[in-house]
Amino acid sequence: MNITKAEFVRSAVKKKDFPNDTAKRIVFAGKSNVGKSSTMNSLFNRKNFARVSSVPGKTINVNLFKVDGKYWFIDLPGYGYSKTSQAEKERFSALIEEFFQQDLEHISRLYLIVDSRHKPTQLDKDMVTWVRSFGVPMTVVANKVDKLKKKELEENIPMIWNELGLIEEEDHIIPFSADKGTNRLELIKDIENALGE
Ligand SMILES: Nc1nc2c(ncn2[C@@H]2O[C@H](COP(=O)(O)OP(=O)(O)O)[C@@H](O)[C@H]2O)c(=O)[nH]1
Ligand SMILES: [Mg+2]
Repeated sequence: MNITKAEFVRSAVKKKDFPNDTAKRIVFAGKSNVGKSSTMNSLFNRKNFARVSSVPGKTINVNLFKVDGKYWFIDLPGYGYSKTSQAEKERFSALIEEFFQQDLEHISRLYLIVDSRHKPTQLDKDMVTWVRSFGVPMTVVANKVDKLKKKELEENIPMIWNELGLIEEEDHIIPFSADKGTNRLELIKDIENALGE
């Protein structure tokens, strides 16, 4: 897969904007400001492409990218931004639920981006529960490891594993830095595996 061959297709704000073909989907989810767009930029080897947002959580839309002309890479809206209104939270939940319902059979894997410096939040745990309930395979990407000392990293990865209730045979965590490109190739391999490449 040529992951650097990526194009932005559109921003979906309602069900009818979601992809309606059978192309395999790779989905990125995570708390607002965790580095979801930066992670996608790093994978695509582009700067300011999957838009690094200065106002976290401002937009509730699903950004659709086409990679190598044949796969959807899907950027779900970030959750957990403190200034989000109740109405926006409800719109978020409704949109995500519609997305999963419509697209479920074509989703090859979901990448849950978390901040390697911090304990996962309740919303991260809810996301894991939710993803599991849909039966979607998941990889956790622990981003911003460039901010951690070696010892902190050694402590935080098992901490994140336990907090999220990950399962030995099913899950794994990739320590990652979108800034430094740490484990970029490992993440690409994981995605290629998921796509059966
Ligand atoms: N140090 C560090 N900062 C990062 C990393 N990834 C993202 N950031 C920063 O985190 C902030 C949010 O990034 P963004 O990609 O917009 O997050 P999103 O809201 O999840 O899409 C920005 O200031 C980024 O520069 C990383 O790997 N290391
Ligand atoms: Mg973003």
